[in-house]
Amino acid sequence: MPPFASNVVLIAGGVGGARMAEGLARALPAGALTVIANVGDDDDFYGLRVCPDIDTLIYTLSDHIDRKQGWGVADDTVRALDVLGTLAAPTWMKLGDADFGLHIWRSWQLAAGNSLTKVTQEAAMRLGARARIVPASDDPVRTKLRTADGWMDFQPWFVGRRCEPEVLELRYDGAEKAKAGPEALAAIEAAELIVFAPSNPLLSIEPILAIDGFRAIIADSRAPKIGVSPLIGGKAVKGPLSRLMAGLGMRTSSSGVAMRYSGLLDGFAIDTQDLPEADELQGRGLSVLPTDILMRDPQDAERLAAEILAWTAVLQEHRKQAAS
Ligand code: FO1
Repeated sequence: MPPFASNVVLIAGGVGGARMAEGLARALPAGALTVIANVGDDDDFYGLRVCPDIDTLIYTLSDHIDRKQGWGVADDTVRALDVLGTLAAPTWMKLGDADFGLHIWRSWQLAAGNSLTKVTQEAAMRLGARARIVPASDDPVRTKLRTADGWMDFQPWFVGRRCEPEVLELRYDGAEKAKAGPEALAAIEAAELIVFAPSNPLLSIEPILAIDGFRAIIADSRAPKIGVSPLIGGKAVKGPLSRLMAGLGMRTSSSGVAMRYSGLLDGFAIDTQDLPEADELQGRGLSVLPTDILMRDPQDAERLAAEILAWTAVLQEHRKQAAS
């Protein structure tokens, strides 16, 4: 078992983040993994707080996830949503009946004065998630996208408009004023390894890094920091990343993603298909792990996690030898 196996932090959002979390949770001893979740996708529906990235993590890590969709609860029904439709409420966000239960409970707990950190940890524990899940912040941070139709909230763009309106600009409302979540901070301080999940850097990771002081806290950590590319051959496994990056004038490559984390990473795991990018990444001072980064199922995710852990142990050993 690698030396840092007791305090591993994963910075994550979306389906790619949850898959990596599942792999690490399977590859590490119980209690070793803390996942810091993006809150930039959160929104309110019918007066209820919905936290899609937190919930995708909870459901994935507790085996309740609808694996085909990558989000929501397996075999969920939509009777509540049908009633809402009959009542002429908007129903473009497919909230299932079981999923509604979590949103009702969370909104009730938040209204009673509990923090999002406390509520999330309790939900994860009670629903049986096999890792600690903590929000990046207890304060609201909301990803907004400027399109030809003006500024849009994240879920109306992502789900309501199926990512169709081209994105001209992005901002993370509230991030500058938001404080890093107390458990997120404590986890980074204690981290022996920090992994950046193969999540969308612009929509999942940067809303976290934009939170006041977050980037600096990670940069100051002495733990090895490893990124996993969300792109294979310039294409995202799921979601709108390559179109978004191209539209904002970025290179749609693993190196383009690594550049977003400039100054934060020691190493980057890329797909073997992207081996030609290794030289450029190494030129930027990063160690490179070329491997099969596609997580088709939980076994695949565990295999990738184990490879990353073993590789980081070797990197650490080299670091130590170089310093002595
Ligand atoms: N994604 C969709 O594409 N369509 C939906 O109707 C939808 C509903 C939904 C409800 C709860 C939830 O936790 C997630 C949901 N998602 C849906 C996924 C969600 O929009 C994305 O996973 C993230 O926000 C992007 O990372």
